[in-house]
Amino acid sequence: QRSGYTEAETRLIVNSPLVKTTENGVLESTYVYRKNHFEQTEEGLRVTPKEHAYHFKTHLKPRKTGVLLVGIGGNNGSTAVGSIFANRKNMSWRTKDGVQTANYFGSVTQASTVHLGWNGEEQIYVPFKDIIPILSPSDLIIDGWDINSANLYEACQRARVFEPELQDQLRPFLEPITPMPSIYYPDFIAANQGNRANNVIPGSNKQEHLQHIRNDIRNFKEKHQLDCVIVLWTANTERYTDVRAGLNTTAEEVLDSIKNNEDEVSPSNIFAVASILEGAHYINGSPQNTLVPGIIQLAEKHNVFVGGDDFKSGQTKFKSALVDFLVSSGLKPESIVSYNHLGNNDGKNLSEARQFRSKEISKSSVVDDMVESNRILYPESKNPDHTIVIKYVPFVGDSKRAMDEYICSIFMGGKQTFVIHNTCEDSLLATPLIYDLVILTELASRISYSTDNENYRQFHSVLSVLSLLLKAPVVPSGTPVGNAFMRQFLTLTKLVTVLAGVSSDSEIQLEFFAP
Ligand code: NAI
Ligand code: DG6
Repeated sequence: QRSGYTEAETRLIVNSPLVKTTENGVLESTYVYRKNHFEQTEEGLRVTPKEHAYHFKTHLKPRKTGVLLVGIGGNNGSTAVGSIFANRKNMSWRTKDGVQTANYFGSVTQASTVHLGWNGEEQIYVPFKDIIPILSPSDLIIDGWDINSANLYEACQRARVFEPELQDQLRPFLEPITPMPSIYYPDFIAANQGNRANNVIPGSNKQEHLQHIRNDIRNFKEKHQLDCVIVLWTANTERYTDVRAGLNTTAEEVLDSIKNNEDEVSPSNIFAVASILEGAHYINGSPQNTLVPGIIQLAEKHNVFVGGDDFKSGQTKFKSALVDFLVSSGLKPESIVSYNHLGNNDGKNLSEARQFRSKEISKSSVVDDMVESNRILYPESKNPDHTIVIKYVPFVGDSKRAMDEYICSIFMGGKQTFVIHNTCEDSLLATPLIYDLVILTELASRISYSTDNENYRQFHSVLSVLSLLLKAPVVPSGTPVGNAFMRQFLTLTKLVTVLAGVSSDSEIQLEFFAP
C-alpha cells in the first residue's frame, strides 16, 4: 500500500523536557491535565479550573500478540483472517472497476491521521500508527472457535464478501485453517442457527466447558510463544442473560454459577471467564450483556482488560456523528427511524425476537449522551422517538442496506428532515474495527500511569478508551458513557499524543485569530 508520507515525515523526534526514553525502551512522559471542578451553589455554578500532573510510562516494543476469535468461521471472522493474508502478501485482484490492492481502510489505527498543529505554512497531520509504536494487523497471529466446522476458505466462499479472484489467491492460506470446536447452548442464539452447529464441544457440563476453553487459550499461547492474547467475540448475537444477585453480580457468584451448571450462564460468559482466568483480555463485539458485574469484578481481580459492546460500524457510527452535529448546532432531533435489511447469517440470527432485542438495545442507546448534553433542546431529558427495524433478506447477502430518517425541530417551529441511504458490505466495515480493538488493547497493556510519579498502575480493567469502536460502550462503574463520535476520536487520539509528549491545544487554533 503506497503511503503519501515519507519515512522522515512519520518519524517524530520530540523536543521536550517532559519526555524521555529509558535504556530499556520505556517512553516516560508527563502531561498537565487541565480539568474543571464544579460546585453548584445557590448563587451559581462555581467552576474551579485545576491542573493535575499525570506521568505515563509506555513500553515502546509491541508485544507478540495472538487473537482468538469466537465465531472465526462467520463473515467477520473469515474476512478478518483473509484480509490479513491479503495484506501480508500484498495481494491484488481484478474487479469490474479495475485492479484492487489489499489495504486497511476503515481502521482508525492504520488509516487515520492526527492533527498535531500548524507549522506556519501548512497543517501538520501524522498517521495515528506513527505516534506511538503499535502493532499492524499483519503482525497478529489469529485462530479461533466456531460451532460450524467449515474451513476458512469455505467460510469465505459462504460469506460472499471477497471477489472470487481474491478468494482463489487466499485459498492456500485459508483452506488449512479449521475452527476449534466451540460451546453451543441453543437457548442463547436463534433456533435457525441449529443446522450450523456441527463443531461442538461435547457434553453439557459448563465447568468442563470452561476448562476446555481455558486449555485452548493456554495451548495457543504456548504454541506461538505469545506475550499477549486477546479473545474477541464475533460470534452470533446472543439473547440477554438475567443479571441478579446469586447468579452473576460478583466474581464468586459467576464462578459458582458455572460450577452449578446454571441455565443462565451463556457461551459468551464462559469465554469471558476462561479468558480472564488465563490472563487474556476479552472484547465483546456483539450486543449481548456478557460483561455482567461479576465478570467485570473478576477481570479487575486478575488485572485483565475487558471491552464491549457491539462494533459501531455503519449506521450507528454515522448516527453518533450526525446527532452530535445536529445537537451541537442547536437543532433538535425529534424522531429517528433506522431501518436495515441484510441477508447474511447475522441477519438470519437477528430475525428472532430475543436476539433482535439485544441489537435493538445497543443501536438505540447511542444518542443518550447527546440528549443529556443539552437541556435547552431537551428540558426533560426525554430522548427523541427512536425506532430500530432489522429485516432479513437473503438475496442481498452481506451487502447491508441501512435507511434512516431524522426529523428535527428547527427555528420557529420549522421541521428539517434528512433521509440517508447506506449500502455496504457489513463485514468490510466491521473487520477493521476488530483489528483496532485488538491493537489498542495491546497498546493499553504496555501503558502505566501515576499521579505522584511513584505508584504506577494500569488503566481500569474496563477499557473505555475503546468506546469509539463500540455502539454501547461498557465503562467503569460510576463514569459516564460517551457516544459522540468526534469526542471519542479526540479522547483516543489525544491520549496517544499525550503518551508521546506531543499533545497540543491546537484544536482551538488561537494562532489564526489571536496571533
Ligand atoms: P456470522 O453469523 O456470519 O458469524 C458468526 C459466527 O459465529 C458463525 O460462523 C457461527 O457459526 C458462529 N457461532 C455462533 N455461536 C457460536 C459460539 N457459541 N461459539 C463459536 N462460534 C459461534 O455473523 P457476522 O456477520 O460475522 O457478525 C458477527 C457478530 O458481530 C454478530 O453478533 C453481529 O451482530 C456482530 N456485529 C457485526 C457487525 C458488522 O458490521 N458486520 C457490526 C456490529 C456487530
Ligand atoms: C443489522 O443492523 C445487523 C447488525 O448486526 C448491524 O449490521 C451491525 O450491528 C452494524 O450496525 P451499525 O448500526 O453499526 O451499522
